[in-house]
Amino acid sequence: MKNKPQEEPTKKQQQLEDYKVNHEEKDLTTDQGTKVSNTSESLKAGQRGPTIMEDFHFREKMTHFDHERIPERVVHARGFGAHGYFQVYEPLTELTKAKFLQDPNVKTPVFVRFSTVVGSRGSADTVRDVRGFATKFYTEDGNFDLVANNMPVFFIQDAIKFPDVVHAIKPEPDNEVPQASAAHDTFWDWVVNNQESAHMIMWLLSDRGIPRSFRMMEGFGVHTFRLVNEQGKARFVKFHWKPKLGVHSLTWDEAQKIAGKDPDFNRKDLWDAINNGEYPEFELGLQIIEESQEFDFDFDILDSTKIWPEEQVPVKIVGKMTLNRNQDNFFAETEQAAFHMGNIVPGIDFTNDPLLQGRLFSYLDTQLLRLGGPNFHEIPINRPIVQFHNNQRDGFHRMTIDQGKVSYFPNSIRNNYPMPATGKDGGFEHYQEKVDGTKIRTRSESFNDHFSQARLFWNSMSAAEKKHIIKAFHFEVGSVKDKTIRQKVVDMFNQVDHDLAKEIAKGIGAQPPTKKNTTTITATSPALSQENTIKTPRTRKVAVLIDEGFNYNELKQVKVAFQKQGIHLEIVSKTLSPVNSAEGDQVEPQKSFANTHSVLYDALFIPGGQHIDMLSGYKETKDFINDTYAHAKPIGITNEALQILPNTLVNNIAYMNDHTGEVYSNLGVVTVNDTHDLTDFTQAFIEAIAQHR
Ligand code: HDD
Repeated sequence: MKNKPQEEPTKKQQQLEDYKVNHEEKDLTTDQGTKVSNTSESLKAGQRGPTIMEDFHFREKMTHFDHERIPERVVHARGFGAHGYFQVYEPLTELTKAKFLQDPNVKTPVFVRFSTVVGSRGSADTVRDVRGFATKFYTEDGNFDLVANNMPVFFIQDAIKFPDVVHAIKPEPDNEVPQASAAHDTFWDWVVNNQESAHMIMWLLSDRGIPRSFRMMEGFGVHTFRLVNEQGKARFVKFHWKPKLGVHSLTWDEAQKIAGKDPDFNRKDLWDAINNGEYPEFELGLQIIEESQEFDFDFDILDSTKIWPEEQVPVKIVGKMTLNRNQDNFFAETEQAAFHMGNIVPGIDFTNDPLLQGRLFSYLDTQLLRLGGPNFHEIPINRPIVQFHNNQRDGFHRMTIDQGKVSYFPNSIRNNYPMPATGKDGGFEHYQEKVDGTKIRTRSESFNDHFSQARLFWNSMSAAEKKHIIKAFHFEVGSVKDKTIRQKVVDMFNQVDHDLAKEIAKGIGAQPPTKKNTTTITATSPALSQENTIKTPRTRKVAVLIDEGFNYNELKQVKVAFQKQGIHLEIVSKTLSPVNSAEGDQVEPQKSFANTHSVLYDALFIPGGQHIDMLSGYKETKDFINDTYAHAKPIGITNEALQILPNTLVNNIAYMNDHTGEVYSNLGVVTVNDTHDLTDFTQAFIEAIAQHR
């Protein structure tokens, strides 16, 4: 499908237009613009002779190809981006002087890159991992990058440990196994030797580690930043993205199967949603702590392994980001996008969080390598929408043609221009925090509690979420070969929760912990559970199984009702050949059993009709029903199609409602018999779809 933006292009999108090239109906040329007469035969000495050096076209074509790849990101290698804009709901003048947070009428262009962390560029989308959520705001004050994740805490407290944790979680160096997975010895060896990771591990092994969609995840800036207003008053802040579609996840079995059936599941989902005009929306939230309250909490606000519980420090919703345009070219935009924590604008500032401080070094450094030199800010996707002026010059791939003799400051030849601006004139002035201390390589004692918030997270989970976490431990730690490491994991998580540790032990052949955890923390934070999230059927995808003789009228009724709710139907049949309904209407399936699977949908619908005689004979039909049911996703079945259920997992619930014509809905299975008016049925089915599971 073509990229069809329906809204006015933003300033950044307009800027990118200047770099776009359309090759339609154009003659083929060399990079020098010379037309080429043959690009499929090399120049040879005789028809069966050797290729000759003179073949400049061959050499140029081949050399360019040989140099096509750039190093993939050392972490977050696999990602996918989209364009959009951000608008603030009301002026935030009291909090910050950042220009893009002042005027609700201003649409600030953004580019967002979602990613997984551990896998290589070609790895599957649905692996268990942290998701990156990096946003570049192209503001009138220059670029501001909010380089966030879908989890609010991190593995470590000090950036100097980042190479260690990444080495441990990446494939093991002797055989480069496993790909895109934390389920191996080196990672868990690292975990038990770094107990500060306990809280992050709880997040990673929860449903947050396998999001249903990039459109259905939260984003967290993780660190404590500062907001500074025009008067110079500063406050501590944490940034949040809240998805308008709520926070939803896959099940582990789905995630694993999707990784094989459709490794591009998440990127396709984002691409399709934007192309369908269903623009993903995320609200920006701020948690604010006054400077005077810095020490009022039982955690250190500079510690990146801690959240500020939302019930304690409410999230103020201040604006919305809309992603409304797909990229034109993956490499030029997503791959070359260079995020950097140091891309900051007046009104926002850093704190002394030692993880944040280290990140300020790493991002610029990594771009220099990845993008081959100091001019990567000139690559179209990275350019600010305001012109940059300074005395930085030359280097690989310089695009700007700087005019004049002067490239130094101060100077008299050009009256000191380009001239530093005062704070009043928009120059960035670092917040004047008083710093005073001895040079020392230790960690603050206030960073020492590694388990209270991990426990808060555990306490806040629903029964189903807790079950998923335990199962995730069984998979992840069960994949560890070294028994002593497995035992140490049990002992470590006993400090989070005794019952959790006992359950972990059961599944991994370890001894249950002998000592009971003596913690008295019983607090919960309802905001942490996905059960309390927004539930809507919008943009969900439902498979419809049909074969010759299906009831077209029923399909039509469901389709109309679903379209009103923004639910998509995809017709699936044994093959892609057109299928005749009982009424004689023909429908062309979009997918056949050969190229799709139940894990790629949010729900399943089988309309009535005589097609059921054929459908029930296929193994794939039963697989579809059984898998959908096992994954606790809604199944809608009408009339004759009910006959198929006795041979499936659904059999063991009382689904039949043979005489009354009333809708039966239980455990996400919605059925109706003896009626062709599906109004009540569709309503119950839509409600079940909104519930997600
Ligand atoms: Fe990082 C990439 C997020 C800690 C060093 N990081 C990267 C990306 C995201 C994050 C979303 C992908 C950006 C893109 O799409 O291009 N990183 C985080 C978060 C962290 C974090 C939320 C903790 C709060 N990162 C972190 C530390 C270091 C790095 C502690 C090193 C000191 N991160 C990098 C990097 C990457 C990167 C090596 C690899 C590619 C890149 O920067 O552009 O510099």
